[in-house]
Amino acid sequence: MKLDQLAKRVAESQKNGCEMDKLTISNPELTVNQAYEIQKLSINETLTDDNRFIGWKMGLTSKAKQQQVGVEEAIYGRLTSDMELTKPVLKVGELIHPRVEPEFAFLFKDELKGANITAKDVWPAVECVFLALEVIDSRYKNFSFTLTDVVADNASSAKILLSNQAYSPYHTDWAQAEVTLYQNGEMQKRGRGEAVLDHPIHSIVELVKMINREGLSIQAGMIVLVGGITDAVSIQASDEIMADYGELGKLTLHVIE
Ligand code: OOG
Ligand code: MG
Repeated sequence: MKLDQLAKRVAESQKNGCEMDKLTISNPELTVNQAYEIQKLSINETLTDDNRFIGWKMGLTSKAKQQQVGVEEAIYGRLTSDMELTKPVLKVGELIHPRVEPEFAFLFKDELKGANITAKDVWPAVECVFLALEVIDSRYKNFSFTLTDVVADNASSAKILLSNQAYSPYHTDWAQAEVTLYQNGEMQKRGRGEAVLDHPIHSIVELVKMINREGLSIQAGMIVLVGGITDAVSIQASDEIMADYGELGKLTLHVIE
């Protein structure tokens, strides 16, 4: 089994929006560390001057998300500039079986690294916080995978939408901030920031520790998605998705063919 060959298979599937069998079916001995290597190789292959590496995402940081996909461990993925929606419109034609979930995104002004950082080290490095919707789209059939598979598939990353408004990290208590997700006017999910590891800041701490094992860091200028506050909702063309974050504002996504 060659990791670079598996990375090519994953990259192809991500690029063409075609589903694939779980890598662990033909490679049952694949480890989580090797899956992170596949993730790195497949994403690096897509990087160009126009498609830049812009940050990280944490996934499976809330119980709701872990239960939905049956994987009980936090994971991370890589974000590139192609993933960012510059308008609140999502074309689903190029996706397989997209889902959307409400999140927060942190933008960093300073580098953060190390195995021993705590929340007190994170706050001074944060420039601002955005409301965010993440569109995930597992490349695996039936949105079904093991921990190893989902890591190799870049934690199902597809698209991200950030709020126009940026907030000071000290604007509110992000653990108490509440979000309600509506699909075509119908309430689907509700949760608070504390669903993410008791406080979204802990998601950043975990990420820094995890990437530190590979000698990597959050660099100045990067964004980090902290993980879904609620589980994800399946979406289709003509849907209107609205995340209502109370006094923080609303985020709307129009889904088209
Ligand atoms: C894995 C990605 C998880 C999150 O926020 O928990 C994720 C998946 O659910 O397919 O993005
Ligand atoms: Mg997510």
